[in-house]
Amino acid sequence: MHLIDPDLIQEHNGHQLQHVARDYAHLGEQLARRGIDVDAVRQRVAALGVALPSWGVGTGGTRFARFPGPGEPRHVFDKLQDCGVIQQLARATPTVSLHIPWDQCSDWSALRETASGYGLGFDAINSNTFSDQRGQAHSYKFGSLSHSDAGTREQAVAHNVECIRIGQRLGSRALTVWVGDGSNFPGQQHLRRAFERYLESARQIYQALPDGWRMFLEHKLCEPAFYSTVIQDWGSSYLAASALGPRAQCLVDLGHHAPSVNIEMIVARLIGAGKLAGFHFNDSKYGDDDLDAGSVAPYRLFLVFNELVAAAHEGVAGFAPAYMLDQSHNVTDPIESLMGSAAQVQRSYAQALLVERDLLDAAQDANDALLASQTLKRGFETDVTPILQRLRLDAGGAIDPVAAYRASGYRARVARERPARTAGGSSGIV
Ligand code: LRH
Ligand code: MN
Ligand code: MN
Repeated sequence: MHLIDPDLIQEHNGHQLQHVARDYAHLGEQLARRGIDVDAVRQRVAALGVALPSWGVGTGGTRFARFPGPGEPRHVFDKLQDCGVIQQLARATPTVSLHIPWDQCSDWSALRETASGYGLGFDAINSNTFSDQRGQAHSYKFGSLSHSDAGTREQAVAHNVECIRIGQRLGSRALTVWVGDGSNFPGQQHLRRAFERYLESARQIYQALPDGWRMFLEHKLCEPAFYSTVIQDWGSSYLAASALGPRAQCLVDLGHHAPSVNIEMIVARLIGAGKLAGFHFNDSKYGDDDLDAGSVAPYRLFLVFNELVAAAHEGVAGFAPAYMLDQSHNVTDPIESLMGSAAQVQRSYAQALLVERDLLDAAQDANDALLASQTLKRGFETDVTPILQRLRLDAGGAIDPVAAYRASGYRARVARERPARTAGGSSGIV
């Protein structure tokens, strides 16, 4: 089902076809000089899919205010429709990652069918025990899976199991668990016991995993707890994933670390240990800013992909990370931001594929720091735009997705169908 008129896309592409062909040929020539086949790179990038966060298509917000845009999705079907537009134009996001209970639905089979009509499937399903649901018996104010009260822990476990059941009906193959559990005061919580309680609860969820499913543990330094967090870094995440078993792995959200932490090192360690679940891509300057992927530190994103490409190149066993975006869009049209971020992820991947691995290995072995750094950077410094344009074009998408989207008038159209939402006091995405 076409959400954007294919004729409009074709007409839009028509103006740029010749430029793309020439730019692609020129890049192919440059890469051939380095012994790289541009078509092979394009095919590998085309095979990379990055999941859209269902919560990302609504305007985000901060602790201070939320400024809703026109045509905000009213419910999960609207969210899927917006994801369908993103996929139709940018061709990089074939799946959606749902968040329960933010995504409410009385007929999951109908949702699955609607998604497939847009050419979309479902990636990992996210549970939510960091906020209370209407009518629930126990509050998560003082934690969920690690709560001091057994009844609250049970409720949080049951919610996660319910998420797995929903995910099964949608075709998901993984559950992402992020808990906001922690404390705001030294002494508020027994640090060791809280972690042990988390483990005990997580074990029950792990035991409910269907065949072929994985459990992704997402760590985060702080927020909402600002003194201590139960799964605060990859160390705790790794300990928990190891204690649970081989199907539990560590998910890296790029915004969940201290500002100067070397994230690509963490990625390398997790790959080495067979514990890399995948990513929530976004960018940040200070904390969990949830800015658009690669908008602040594109080199860092490239360095992460360099680790991933190296692992694939070296044939690391069991290496199968899941790629998802996790962003909050406060000042842009979320559809535009998500299309741009998906392309940025593709760009970083393409650049990392251009790194001449043999030269890099040789420079590293010879301790030639300068040559090693230059070899690595050559990939990052190559403008791979023609590759991204060509693969969108080949897949029936738009050479310039944002321009085509603006020309389509989609936002104005849905703004007429979807009543305006009033500005809120906080990030209430629900
Ligand atoms: C926590 C987080 C986690 C949640 C999402 C909404 O900061 O990154 O992935 O599920 O934000
Ligand atoms: Mn996240
Ligand atoms: Mn986050």
